[in-house]
Amino acid sequence: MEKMGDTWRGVEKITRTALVLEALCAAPFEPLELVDLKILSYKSSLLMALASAKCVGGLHALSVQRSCTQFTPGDSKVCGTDNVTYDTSCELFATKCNLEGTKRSHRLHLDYTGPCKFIAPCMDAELVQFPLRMRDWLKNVLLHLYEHDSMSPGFLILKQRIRVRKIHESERRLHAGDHPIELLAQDFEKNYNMYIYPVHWQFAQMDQHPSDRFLSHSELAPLRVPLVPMEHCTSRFFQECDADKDKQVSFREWIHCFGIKDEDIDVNLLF
Ligand SMILES: [Ca+2]
Repeated sequence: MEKMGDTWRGVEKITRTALVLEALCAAPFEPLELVDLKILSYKSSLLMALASAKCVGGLHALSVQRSCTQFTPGDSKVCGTDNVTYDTSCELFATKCNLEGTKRSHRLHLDYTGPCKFIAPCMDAELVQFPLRMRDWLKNVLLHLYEHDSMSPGFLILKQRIRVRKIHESERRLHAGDHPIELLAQDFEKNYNMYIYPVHWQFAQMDQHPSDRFLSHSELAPLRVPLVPMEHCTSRFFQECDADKDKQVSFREWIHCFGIKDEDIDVNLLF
């Protein structure tokens, strides 16, 4: 959960172009005559992208890795959707920018953090269980933020607090834990109302670049990327959420993916 929080803070950072420019003027880029060609090409690609306003989605996605905005060397390998391991997410997005306009560029996204590895195929029976766990997890993330917020305010806005307080104060709620699937399914039936806001909340957190009620691949990245290596059904789940296969997950598609009923879809809950 801490990791997810960091990711979101990172997303805010990338919107500050000044930060990127500042980082480009510091180590490992300068002095240029001493750096190797690879580092120099990262810098050129990024400057080109910034100057031409191309690759905006890619630049947004760069923020998935904080190390990338800071350009520090380290163990930050990532796996692309082309199943190639890149040394850093910067290298992946620089590659994507360089291929701009080609099919390969279009298909290349950050798949997950860490070097590429074998990810077992997700079976139908497992896929059914995925939203149950994810829904429970979303609710727990919010409860966790609520508890932090009670100690030091700033994690939630007032409207969010009011919503989460209702869940927190309920005596019937299922407390965080490693619960069997049957119990999660039972709780969803019994405490269905508690899951409506967390599902809306997660959508609103991601739908910001732009805020158009559709989630693009790069908008989903902050949630997807850390999950893929831990939950092997992540990719298949998000692919199947996109029911009409337009490469975006619409608000309605997202809500349906989590078993929330049509009558409970509420755009006023997107905060
Ligand atoms: Ca969007």
